[in-house]
Amino acid sequence: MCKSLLLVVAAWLITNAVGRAEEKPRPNFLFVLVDDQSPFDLKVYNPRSELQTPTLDRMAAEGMVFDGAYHMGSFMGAVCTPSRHMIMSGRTVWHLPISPRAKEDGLCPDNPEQHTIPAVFNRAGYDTMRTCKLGNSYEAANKLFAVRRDETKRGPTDETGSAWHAEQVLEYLQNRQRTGDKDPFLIHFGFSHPHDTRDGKPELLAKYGAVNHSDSTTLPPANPLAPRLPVNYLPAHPFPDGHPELRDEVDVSGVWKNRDERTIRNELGREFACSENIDTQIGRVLRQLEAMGEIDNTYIVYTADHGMAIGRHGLQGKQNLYEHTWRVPFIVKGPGIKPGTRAIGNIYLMDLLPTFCDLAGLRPPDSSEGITFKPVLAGSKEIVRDVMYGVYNGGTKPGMRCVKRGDWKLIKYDVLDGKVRETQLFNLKQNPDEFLPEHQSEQLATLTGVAPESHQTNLASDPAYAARLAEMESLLLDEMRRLDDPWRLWNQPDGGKVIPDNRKQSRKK
Ligand SMILES: [Ca+2]
Ligand SMILES: [Ca+2]
Repeated sequence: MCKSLLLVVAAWLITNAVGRAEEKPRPNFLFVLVDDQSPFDLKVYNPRSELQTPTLDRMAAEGMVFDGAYHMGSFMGAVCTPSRHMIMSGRTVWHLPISPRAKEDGLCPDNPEQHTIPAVFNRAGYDTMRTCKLGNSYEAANKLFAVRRDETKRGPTDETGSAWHAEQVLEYLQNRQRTGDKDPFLIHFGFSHPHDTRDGKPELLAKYGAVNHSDSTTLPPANPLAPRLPVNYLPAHPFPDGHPELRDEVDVSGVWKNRDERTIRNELGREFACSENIDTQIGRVLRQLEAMGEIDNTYIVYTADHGMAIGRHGLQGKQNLYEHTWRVPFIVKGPGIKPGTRAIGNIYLMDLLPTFCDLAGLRPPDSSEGITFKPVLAGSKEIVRDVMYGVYNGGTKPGMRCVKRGDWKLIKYDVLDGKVRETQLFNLKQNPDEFLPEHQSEQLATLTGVAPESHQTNLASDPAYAARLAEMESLLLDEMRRLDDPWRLWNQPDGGKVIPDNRKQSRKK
């Protein structure tokens, strides 16, 4: 009798334990998206950087840093807009509802917003919340977040700057705590900075030796506390990059067309002041999650919609395909991720949707073209794809393209009606800063404190790399075909043409 009672009790305990395991709470997501930040601003990517980000450093120490995270590119000057469409929809750059000819050519499903991050997670019973800047984004998706607190906040105070975005998230979390809401959440914690105008808080500007410079007729003061020039700084890009009078290259307040040392160091100081403030604001939200006991079941992702030049290669904006701009910072912390790890990943921002789905045990929508990088987070895979493709053609056509495989990267420029046809081939392992022949100058080495070695240059015209160049050219064409890129470059079949017919054929297959 006693024995059978014990058996019954044991069976009950086992059943209940299994039941509990099945009811393991689904993970939360805190997705932090900053506006315009080069990975090389951050110490985790560039030990030489003066920018202090204790919160991100800690996230990196407790989580995983990605060295190969990219946005796929843009067909318009406002690079933010396609980037944010890709994040929300998991779709490739030529398959977005706003991509040129995508709708006419049947390259985008109807009602694509119904297959975006907020739509998918709402349907799965998640509580979704969003704060971010307004504009240059994916409005049809943004408005699907159950709670939405969007404003553009680029001022120098807590009320007008990044603290405002943090306040929205803190209030949301405090309300969750008050009401005892146990549903899993997905929070899109976006910032309006460090996008220009980079009006920093006074104490942080002082720390980084910068001023909110607004007079285009003078230069900002020289200040030894200002960040050093970037190692790949140039006073001008070696050739026109094909988007005449582009706002970000000629009309950003504080920089305009200037590329002198004082202007660039001051603007970097402003970028750093804004970025440290963002770091502080993220820290406040993480402490709140910790206090609520929710941090251990929350995936926290930190990234930017794209990188930024600010003096690197003589450029100012986000409309180029050098690593400082094509790549994005990407740090993830969460359950099951081994602390202090790094991976290349070869991920795009569009992989976020399928990855969030994978981590939450959801099936990604059929319209998602991204690849889950959960295996990378779990440490069982180093990369999710071999070849990376990038485009900028918001200016003259066909524009810029790039492709990367392993250590090798090709960038091509076919702009200004054929007046500029340039090819760059880099070995990123040997030349991670993509030094050009123009960087091989004593005068520049004195300015930046770094003298590139002779092999750290554009290798495209070096006969020793002719086979490698041909291989990369062929890879680029393959990627352009695969991704329905509507253009061809001068040295490709059908060079310089739009080829919508090819796209229709490839779609019908
Ligand atoms: Ca942006
Ligand atoms: Ca709820």
